[in-house]
Amino acid sequence: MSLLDIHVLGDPILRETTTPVTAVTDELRRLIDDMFETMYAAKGIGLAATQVGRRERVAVVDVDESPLVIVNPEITLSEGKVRGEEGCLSIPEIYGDVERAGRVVVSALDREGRAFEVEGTELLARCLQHEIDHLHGRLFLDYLSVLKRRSAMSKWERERAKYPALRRTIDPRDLAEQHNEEAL
Ligand code: K1U
Ligand code: ZN
Repeated sequence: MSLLDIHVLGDPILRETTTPVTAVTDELRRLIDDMFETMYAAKGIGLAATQVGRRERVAVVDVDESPLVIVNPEITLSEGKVRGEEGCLSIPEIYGDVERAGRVVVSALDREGRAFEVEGTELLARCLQHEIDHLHGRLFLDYLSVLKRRSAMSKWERERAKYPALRRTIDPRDLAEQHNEEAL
């Protein structure tokens, strides 16, 4: 498995919509494994293909130690409205309050290409919506008020200087540290 670089805000791929997957191949499964490894090392709870520079419609999610692969996900039911704080591995150090559905049902394919449904509430519902947005070129910033968005963008202009190539390289020691903590 390999750690992938995470593309950060300013890279046009984050605004692209992805292409539906027509077959779940071994190559796609390798990408999925690398995405999980990258997500864990970056201490995230989700990661979408565009964030690692890929255009396949696939994302990974792990809220509460339940890893989920969603290939070609679609929200089939959404209800309620809840505000909550979000971050994004592609916009480090920037946070904002976003209103999202409180409960969603998502239909998708798993890593074997089998159709399944997942129901999410609370953080899982938020994370599923955040990742599915990524697969359509949308970012949580798009939901902020003009003022909050302006303030987030001015903070980002300073943060962005850390990523001249618009890529974030994850330190593999972060993954090793997590394994050591789990072993204790
Ligand atoms: O897609 C991403 O950028 C990953 C993102 C997902 C996400 C976070 C918070 C709300 C909705 C979706 C992250 O994982 S950022 C890391 C983070 O903010 C977080 C990590 C652990 C628990 C809660 C939030
Ligand atoms: Zn994100």
